[in-house]
Amino acid sequence: MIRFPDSFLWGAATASYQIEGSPTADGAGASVWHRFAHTPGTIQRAETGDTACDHYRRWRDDVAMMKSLGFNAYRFSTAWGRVLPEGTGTINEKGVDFYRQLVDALLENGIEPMITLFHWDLPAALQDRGGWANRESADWFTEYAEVMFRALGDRVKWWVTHNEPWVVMMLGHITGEHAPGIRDIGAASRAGHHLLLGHAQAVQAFRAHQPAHAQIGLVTNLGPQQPASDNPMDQMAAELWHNFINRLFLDPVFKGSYPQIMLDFLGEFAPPVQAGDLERIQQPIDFLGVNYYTRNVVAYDPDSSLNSRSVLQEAQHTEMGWEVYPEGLYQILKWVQATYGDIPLYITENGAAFADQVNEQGEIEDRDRLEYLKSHFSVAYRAMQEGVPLKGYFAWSLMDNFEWAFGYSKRFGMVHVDFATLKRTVKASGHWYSQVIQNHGF
Ligand code: IFM
Repeated sequence: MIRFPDSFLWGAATASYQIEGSPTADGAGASVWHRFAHTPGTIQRAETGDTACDHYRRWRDDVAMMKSLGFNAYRFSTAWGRVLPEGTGTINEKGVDFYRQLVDALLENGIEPMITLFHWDLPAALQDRGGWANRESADWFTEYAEVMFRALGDRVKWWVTHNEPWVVMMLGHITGEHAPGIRDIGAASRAGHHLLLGHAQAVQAFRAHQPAHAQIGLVTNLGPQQPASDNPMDQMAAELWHNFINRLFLDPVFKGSYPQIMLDFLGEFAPPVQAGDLERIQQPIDFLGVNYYTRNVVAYDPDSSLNSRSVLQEAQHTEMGWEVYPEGLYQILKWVQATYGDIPLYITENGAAFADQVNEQGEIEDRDRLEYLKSHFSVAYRAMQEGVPLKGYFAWSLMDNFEWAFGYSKRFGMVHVDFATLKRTVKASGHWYSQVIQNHGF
């Protein structure tokens, strides 16, 4: 029997552009994702977030659905451009009101909101001013964060600055697969540094305004980067990936320095650190959010980028092509604790895309996802038994949604969404999860 503490937060996570739809309604300013998705050749089947799950109009039903599933928490992001259409300056009260109503409804239903301020939908107007590659972005973000703290700080206890800054840097600014579609290592490195600076300034602003019981943290995507063999070249390649994915953002936050191996690797493209930046970035945070999906087994390969390639394992893989490797969650939780100390942790995303189908009875028997969740809960529990301060779990995702460059082709939800009718149907995994919450375990 696995029994989690009664105080454990249980819920699911979503992000504004992935579920809301109506991206420019009620005075909202378009985001880089709105612009990117409307650029031909960027998204599978040319899909966009114009409708997504229509959560912007169906949020009341979605809150009721979460309540019926027994969630005591829900992690979602606020769209910067709904609140500040130009990214800075004039506040759009209708945008703020949307989130105010959502938060109130959640609280009325006993669901604690965890707000992520930046989950990738930067206002397009700010991209026109250079986006995250411009150092001023740290101030723009702080202004937006302060608006949100003022609007909702009296009732929201958990705040996250950024979701997965590594992905913004890598897919948004190196490979260009994500908005804003840039392919420039220099811009990527600047963006990464300014994301950290913005994070730190927002934390400082939070400390100045917030009630003592409220907490703020950062969410990063982490996963073991393991060498394909004990060949020193494979070991070196894995070490570089480990530093790139797991340490590049966390070392500055917890240790006040960038990993030397990354500075050496980036050379002339090293982050543009100015006097005082690293001290500021090392601002204490209250918790760390860990997004875990898979591991990466790495082999040296001089013909590939970062001199390495991923080695496919004989194992189950999800529709994303990601290996199902629960042990990696245990390893990464233990690694975070061993490396950065006893910072309270939340699993802020974890889940799997599978090709779910509605059967003749109108049910979705997503056995693979259910097993995925179960195996990950088991290792998370083991880590907790060994002293890892894990405080909550948010499945990715509440419902099937817009999976960025993959459009609607990858289904991560515990709730199925029929994108023709927008009908929601709880999958077998969602029913099972609800039982786990009710029983505090399984
Ligand atoms: O859908 C994304 C989410 O926006 C960020 N983390 C990973 C998920 C699955 O790819």
